[in-house]
This record gives sequence, structure tokens and C-alpha cells, in this order.
Amino acid sequence: MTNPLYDTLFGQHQGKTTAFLELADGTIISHNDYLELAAQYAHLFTQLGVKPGDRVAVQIGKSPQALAVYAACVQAGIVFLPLNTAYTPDEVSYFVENSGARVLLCDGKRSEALEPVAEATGAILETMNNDGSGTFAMQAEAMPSAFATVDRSEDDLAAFLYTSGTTGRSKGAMLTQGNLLSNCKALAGEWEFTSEDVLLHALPIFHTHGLFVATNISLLAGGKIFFMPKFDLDVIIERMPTATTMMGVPTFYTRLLEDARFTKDLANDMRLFVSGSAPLLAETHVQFEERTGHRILERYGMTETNMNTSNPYKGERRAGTVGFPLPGVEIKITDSNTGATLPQGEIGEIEVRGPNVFKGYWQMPEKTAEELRRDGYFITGDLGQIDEDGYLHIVGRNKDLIISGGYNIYPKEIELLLDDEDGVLESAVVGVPHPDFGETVVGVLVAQAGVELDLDAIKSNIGTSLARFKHPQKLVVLPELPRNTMGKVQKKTLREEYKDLFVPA
Ligand code: MCA
Ligand code: AMP
Repeated sequence: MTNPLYDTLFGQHQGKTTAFLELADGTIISHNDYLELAAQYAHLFTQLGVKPGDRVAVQIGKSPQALAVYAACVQAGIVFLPLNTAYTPDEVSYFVENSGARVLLCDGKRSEALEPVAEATGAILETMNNDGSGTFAMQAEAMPSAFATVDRSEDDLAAFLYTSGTTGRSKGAMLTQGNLLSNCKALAGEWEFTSEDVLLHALPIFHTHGLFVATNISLLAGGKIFFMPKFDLDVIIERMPTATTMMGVPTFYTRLLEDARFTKDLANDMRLFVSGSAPLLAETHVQFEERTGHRILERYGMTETNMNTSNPYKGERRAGTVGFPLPGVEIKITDSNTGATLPQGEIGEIEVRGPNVFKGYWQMPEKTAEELRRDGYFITGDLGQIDEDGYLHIVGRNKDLIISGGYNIYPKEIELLLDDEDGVLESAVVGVPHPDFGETVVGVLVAQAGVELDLDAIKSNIGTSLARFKHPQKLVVLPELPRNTMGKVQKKTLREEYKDLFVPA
């Protein structure tokens, strides 16, 4: 094998006219059509001067062409760097600069706003719109539809995914070919994916869940993907009778349960519903089973590690747990202070080791050393407990993180912006329960003496540099922040205080 990830996921389908992607309008894109498009893109990247190991940053809508950019990068040995389409130019600027991306591929509607970013960083700006058109596609049309796959090894980098940190600075998680390959092999095996499967794909393709789990597994198994630009309840309900599997964040499942059209009959031909990225309430698990007879299979993963654990496909899927370590993955529960392994049943830090665990953070050796132990264990920042039957329970987080509708939001990043606002003395950002998104953002502000804060102005100011999903849903002003005797802000007290803000009485 010359390029393990390309050969295993993509190359195996060369020349096959089997259906790979089906779109809402009935268009079918075969495996071979997809590979030919990817080959044209790989040629164009090469012509643009992108070399193996270089980064390509993409902030584009979900389309078959966008997915072909991923395959093109793998085939040409380029490091694929997908970005949330909600990020503002300020946010994108950091990622492009930090990664040293050679190309920034964006939607045509954003090219004017991103031109200064390209100029400042020296990246080549190309466009790709939701319908696949744009400067990139136009040039690619003239390219040959076969490309000589670039040699890579399992240890070579395949992708950078940026993940924020408690310091508010995003870190580029470096994922190797071997990380991605070993994980999708383990998952496809555990979840028994075959070429007969039809996956309902409504997740974004700029995160691990939609790209490296849902897409890679389908590519590996050779099944078909019903490919939706975004989560759309009506389309999912319409297509469910023709599908066999779905992957989603808990919000997908709570939204389905709220719809009376979602019945046992509708889900009759489905064989598997997978949930992850955020905690699935045991209550949702139970309601889902009562409605459909299916037990949602919950799994646990992270950007840095891909998937770590999964409830069993065969055997008991236990509500409120994330199941057992995947084949090849080791999990231990440790004391957060000493790092010592705790006896079974005790609550502690979840640590993970295996072929799934990333190589480190791009150009951040100290951060890498803080979280990735020398012996290969990654300190997840999640708190867990292993029950007497071996199921892992996630019981909390040792990191200041909010998960809203499956998107991670780091309070520090918002606090830094709030603190910079005129008249703000200090701030604290917390996550509170939300019926649709699981958690949502509340900002608590303390004004400087004698200042009356203009909350609308603050909201709009921070909005210019922060993606919308990170915006506080509510800003409140307090005379002071609750602190313990050491002077540390008591976020727990704030979370308790505002826990009912969005929960219907
Ligand atoms: C959209 N909005 C949100 C969110 N999504 N606000 C907070 N949290 C969100 N997650 C806001 C928009 O900014 C907009 O605000 C309004 O909601 C409507 O936007 P729209 O796009 O129509 O929303 P939606 O279609 O209802 O989206 C909700 C969603 C989506 C379907 C839950 O967020 C989603 O697909 N989430 C999945 C995320 C995911 O893939 N996570 C995996 C990463 P306004 O109206 O004010 O403009 S984690 C991962 O990969 C790890 C490894 C793992 O374990 O899986
Ligand atoms: P990310 O940084 O986007 O990869 O998010 C990873 C984090 O999402 C993990 O560290 C967990 O806190 C959380 N997470 C993922 N899957 C689950 C799950 N099934 N249950 C609870 N939390 C989860």
C-alpha cells in the first residue's frame, strides 16, 4: 500500500459505479464519479503549489464537492483542515495563520471578507459555493480525472482539527492517517456496517462526528449515504423508511421525539441509531425505545482521539453510559492530582490510549505535554467512572466547556471578549440547561464602579468576532461574582442560579 488511508477508504472504489451519495433531489453520485472529481481537485491543488504535508483550510458548505476536497487532500498527501461555516473572519484568520495553510477555500459569498486574511497570511484564496461552483471548480474542470496517489505512511498527518482550550486559544489537533484508519475500522466492525447500509447523514462535515465517523465508516464499508446539507426534520422523516442507519447529536433525537410523524413504523427498517458528541439524557434513551423499539447506541469521542468507547451493537446498550473501550483502545480512570489509577468504581479523570490518539497539538509542545502523557495516555478532561460490568459513565467535566447542540464552546474565549468591553470589570460565562441544545451560554458581567452597562451594545460588539452559536443567549449583571475563600470564581453557583432560565416551567 502506498497511501493507507486513500487506498482503504477511497482507492478500493476505483471504477465502481455503485451509489455513494444520494441527494435530496434524487441525484446519485457513484463512488467512481466521486473519485474522479477528487482526482481533478488533487491535480489543481498540486498545480497551485500545494505540496504533501502542506495544509489546506476549507470553510465551505456541505456538498458532494466539499466531500471530494477531503478525498483530494488525502490522495495528494495534503493535511485537510476543515472549519465550521459559522466562524467569523476573525476566527478563520487565526486558524489560517496558525496552521500556515497554503490555500483557503471559502464560499464565494465570503471571499471579500476573507481576502484580507489571505493577504495577511499569504494563503491562496479560492472559492467553492454550496452548489459546487466557484473559482476552484472552474479551474478543476480542465484537470485529468486520474491522479497518481501520493505515497504516505500511517504516521503521516491527514488532518488538523482545531479545538479550543481553557486558555481561549485554539489548538490544532494533528491527526494521522493511522488515527483515522484504525478508528473507522474499529467502528465499522463493532457496528457491523456493510455495503448494504444506507446512512442518513445530516451532520456537518467539518467535525469528527460527521466526517471521520459517519463518512469514513460508510466509505470503508462501501455503503450509500443519503447526504443532507444540514439537519432537516422533514427530510429525515421522509427518507427514514429508505435508510438503515443514522448518526446524530442528542438534539437530533429530541427533535425527532417531539414530532408525531416519528413513529415505530417509520423507523421499522432502520437497524441502528448512534448518538454522541454530547450527553444523551437517559430520559431520551427511554422515550426513544418506547416510541420505536430501538435503543439508541451511545458512544464517546473527542477531536483529539476520534472515538474511544461504544455501547455494544449486540448486547445491552445501557442508558446513561458510553459503553466499553473500542478494540485496541485502553481507558483508565485516574486521580486528577496525582495521575494514579483509581480502583474500579471510583470517579476520576478519563484517560485514553490507543491507535486513535492524535499526535499532538500543532506547534504547541507544552500544551501537548500537559495533556498527552509520555506513555501515550491522553488526559481527556472528562470525569468518569467504570461500573461493575465495565461500562464507562461520564459523570462530569474537569474542563470549562459548554456543549450546545453538539458544538463545543469554551467560556474563556467569550470571557476574554466580554472583559474587553467598555465598562466591564470582569465576567464569567457558564452553560445552563437548554431543552433543544442540551446546554446554552449565559454571560455574567460585573460593571466598573458607577457604570451602567449597555447589554445590547455588548452583545452586538462581541458578535462581530464570535460565531453565532457561541453568542450568550442571555447577559446578566451582578454586583460581584461568587468566589470561594481562595478567590476562585464559583461557576457552579452561577450554573445553579441560572439553571431554570431556559427550561419551560
Ligand atoms: C445552530 N445554532 C446554534 C447551534 N446550531 N446555536 C447554538 N448551538 C448550536 N449547536 C443557531 C444558529 O446560529 C442560528 O442562530 C440558529 O441556531 C438557527 O441555525 P440553524 O443552522 O438553522 O440551526 P439548526 O439547523 O437547528 O442546527 C442545530 C443542529 C446543528 C442541528 C443541532 O447545530 C448541528 O448539526 N449540530 C451538530 C454539531 C456536530 O456535528 N457536533 C460534533 C462535534 P440565529 O438564528 O441567532 O442566527 S464534536 C465531535 O465531533 C466529537 C469528536 C464527538 O464525540 O462527536
Ligand atoms: P470535541 O472537543 O468537540 O471533540 O468534544 C469532545 C467532548 O465532547 C468530550 O471530551 C466530551 O466532553 C463530550 N462528549 C462526546 N461524546 C459524549 C457523550 N456520548 N457523552 C458525553 N459527552 C460526550
